[in-house]
Amino acid sequence: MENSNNIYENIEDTEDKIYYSEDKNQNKLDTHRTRKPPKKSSGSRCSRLTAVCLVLLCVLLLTVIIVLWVKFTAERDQLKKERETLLSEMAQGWRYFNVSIYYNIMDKKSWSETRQDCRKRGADLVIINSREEQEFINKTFPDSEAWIGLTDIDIEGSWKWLDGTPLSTGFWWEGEPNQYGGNEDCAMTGFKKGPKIIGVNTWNDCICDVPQVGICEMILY
Ligand SMILES: [Ca+2]
Ligand SMILES: [Ca+2]
Repeated sequence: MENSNNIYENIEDTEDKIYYSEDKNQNKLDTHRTRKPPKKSSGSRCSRLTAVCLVLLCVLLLTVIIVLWVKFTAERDQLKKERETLLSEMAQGWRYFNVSIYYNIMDKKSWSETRQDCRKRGADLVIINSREEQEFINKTFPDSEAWIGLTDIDIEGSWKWLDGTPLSTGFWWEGEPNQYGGNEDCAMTGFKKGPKIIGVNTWNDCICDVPQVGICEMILY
């Protein structure tokens, strides 16, 4: 009988322990739940992401604007400088046509010396690429024969411009080039057999050492 009572007491103790343990675990769980930070909503996260993206976009746009502004300013300053140079050169006797300016060297010198004078001015003897350019030369510098940047000094009869390009269209006076005397290797423009230039064909081949004025060309672009 005494054993039976002990058994009942043990069962009651065990039940109490189980209940106590469950309460304890529940308390831990509750405590844990109360300490856990509140869940953030997906809407809040999305707003923050949008804000970050907007800031990055603004920074990117600002950078692009700054780069474009610096580039624009540099190009504007360069154009201003070129314009001032052009105006200054024109004031000193240069004439403008298409993308070049031209200058008439008035000292009479050999073809090579005249070329050197052009190069000292940042130019070279003129290269004539079109009928319009030849007409401009005839009209602008009508008073005298003048050296141009054309020679056949390397191979007789093979005329080349100073930039190495072979002559395709020439504006030779009738009967020229005639290699008169056997050593006419430099070309001049403005050749005429009367008081005025008639027509566009005014070139003549001449001895390179004969003193002549010359026409320089400075290509601007
Ligand atoms: Ca010749
Ligand atoms: Ca000739």
